[in-house]
Amino acid sequence: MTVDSTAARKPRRSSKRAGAKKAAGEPELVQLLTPEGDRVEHPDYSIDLSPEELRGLYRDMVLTRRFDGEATTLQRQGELGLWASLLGQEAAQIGSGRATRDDDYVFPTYREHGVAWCRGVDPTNLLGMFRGVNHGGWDPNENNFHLYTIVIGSQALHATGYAMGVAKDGADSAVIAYFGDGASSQGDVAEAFTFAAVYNAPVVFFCQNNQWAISEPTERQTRVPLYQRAQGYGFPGVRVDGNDVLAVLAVTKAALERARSGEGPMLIEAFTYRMGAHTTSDDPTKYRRDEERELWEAKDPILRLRAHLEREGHADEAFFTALEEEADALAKRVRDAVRTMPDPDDMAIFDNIYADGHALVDEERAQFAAYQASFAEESN
Ligand SMILES: Cc1ncc(C[n+]2csc(CCOP(=O)(O)OP(=O)(O)O)c2C)c(N)n1
Ligand SMILES: [Mg+2]
Repeated sequence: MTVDSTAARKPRRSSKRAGAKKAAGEPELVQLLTPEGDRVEHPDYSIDLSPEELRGLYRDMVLTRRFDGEATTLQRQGELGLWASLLGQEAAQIGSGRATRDDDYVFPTYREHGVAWCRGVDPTNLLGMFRGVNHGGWDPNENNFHLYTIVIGSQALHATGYAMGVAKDGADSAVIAYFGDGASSQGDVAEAFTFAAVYNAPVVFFCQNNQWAISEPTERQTRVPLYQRAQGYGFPGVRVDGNDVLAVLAVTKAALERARSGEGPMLIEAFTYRMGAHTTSDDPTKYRRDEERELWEAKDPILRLRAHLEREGHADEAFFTALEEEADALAKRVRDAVRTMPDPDDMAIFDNIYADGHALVDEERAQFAAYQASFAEESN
């Protein structure tokens, strides 16, 4: 699941290191691919990918966007109860997901469909919970990809605890915790930062700042750029262009490598934008202006890599056509899988609560069974 031939150098400890893009009054931002698709250099992070690897990242992003769009449509058709789209965040997720090694461990929120793809989780498995037929849908230990977490910020603590365990085991792997700009206001995230710093835990905090927490803009979460918060806890923070898959890959690889080599946590703020609604239950036209979205459409993560591939002659028309066909096939597979998902056993809701059972759960199970049985009696 890793793209190997990156030459990401270790960041220096000071959070001021990523200074190349700093204009007066502007926060620092690591960028290796401009919105127009031009390669640029950065003093602290570099990357050298083959045309095949670049096409691979492009393919990941296109297939992820297609899968995500199909899930949104399935929700509109009544096949899913809810969907949280990642539209616009493909580079942040594919870049960071491809930076992880098989033995690293990932703690996602509920929107990390691109990271799941990189970890090898079958996209159809992501949909069961959103259809309401299971509580997860995949075995976290199979791909070292934890179940989706809806309780905002809680996974930052789980990740930190896990990372402390990894360090105690003396294992050579790292942990990455995903969360959003809104989650950065949660106590759980602050506590996770403190524990990670003090215990020097091998964890990377990956914040996708998509500018919104449902209808709350980032200005209501913080007075400083989020990456600068790390400094107060005693570990480095960096802001990366979250719509630049190359920069995200290089920065995340460096942060994971740093964690693996015992240098402790790091905060990455991937500066991006949620182009869609928060979820299918949300209507962003109620709280944000179309002009804002249009501004970000010009920074689309997929279009900029396509522009680069075409300009450098790294991909021809046949590649793009074949990829379109592959995306169509994936979309069909997803549709078929969702429509044929079996309904769960009603009583399964009581399973897996306690490892060894519990009297209260037993009581509730019996009550619910009696309630269900009452319908059978009524219809007789
Ligand atoms: C502890 C907790 N509080 C509130 C919510 C309701 N809630 C769901 S998503 C969300 C916003 C999260 O925003 P952000 O962290 O920026 O992530 P994004 O959805 O933008 O990816 C909130 C408040 C929740 N799920 N959990
Ligand atoms: Mg957000």
